[in-house]
Amino acid sequence: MAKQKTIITCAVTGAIHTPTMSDALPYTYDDIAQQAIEAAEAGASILHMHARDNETGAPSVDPKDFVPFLPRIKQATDAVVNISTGGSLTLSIQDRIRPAATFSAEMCSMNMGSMNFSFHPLADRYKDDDWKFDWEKNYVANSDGNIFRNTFRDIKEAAETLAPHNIKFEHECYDVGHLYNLKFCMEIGLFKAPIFIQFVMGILGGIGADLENLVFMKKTADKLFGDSYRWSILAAGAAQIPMATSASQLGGNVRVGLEDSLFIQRGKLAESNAQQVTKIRRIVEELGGEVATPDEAREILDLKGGGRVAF
Ligand code: KMH
Ligand code: ZN
Repeated sequence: MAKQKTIITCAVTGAIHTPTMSDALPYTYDDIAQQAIEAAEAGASILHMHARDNETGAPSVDPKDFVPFLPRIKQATDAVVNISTGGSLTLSIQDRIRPAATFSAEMCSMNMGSMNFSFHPLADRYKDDDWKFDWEKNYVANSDGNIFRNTFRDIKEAAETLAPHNIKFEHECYDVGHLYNLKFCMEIGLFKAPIFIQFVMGILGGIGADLENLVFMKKTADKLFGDSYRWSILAAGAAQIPMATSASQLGGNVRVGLEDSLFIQRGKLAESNAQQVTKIRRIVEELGGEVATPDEAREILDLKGGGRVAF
């Protein structure tokens, strides 16, 4: 069987990192649009999008903060736009799914379990005077109290609200148990095969980012879903590119982007999202793989098409 092409997703800004942590992290409407477009030009066929407040860079799930960049991305690229339903981690599922429903995206994230989700150790790296904006320090330091809530009831509500939009889900699984949650949700009819699973590794609160865990996640998914799933990996922090490289050799797809890691290599900040996309693309191609175009990604993942969105 021909080797499947590798889909590169780029997660452009997210809700973990804050403007103080890297000058490259885009948070204005213009910077988010420009970096997303450049990431697509570099080879990302899917753009996983969060919004931020244009002035302060605080994570936002207000649809008005998506309006200034979604149409620009659509006009400038053919990339699949995937809208986050993780949003800001402590908000209700109703608030978090509003952007994906409002814009009837081709794809959106679907987080498959509740968990501690913390990045509070990052706060220790900065002195009080370092923070660019007032909200940042508490946002980061207080994440040790975060429960990222994705109960079965929340998942059901998100799945049922979004079902009329024919959106393909990026099922974010942060640990092996989340794969079992996904299996259960399929058994009760919430999600239909073929599914797309994002193995999320290295978040404090989830499974660690190492090769043994990746193999364990993949073996478990093989056992539960057979050949009715596609998968990708996202590893947080400096493990991003090494784990993506390993996943690409195991037949997986890859996600990079400043949402998940600010680094281009251990200890060195990335200059942009496109720089990370360029790097993983080069690695995939040098190792004999091929990168999927947006239309190939649409075919592999059975998406509804870029013409059927509401932006
Ligand atoms: N930043 C990822 C670890 C979402 O947007 O739904 C989690 C994420 C969640 O991407
Ligand atoms: Zn996200």
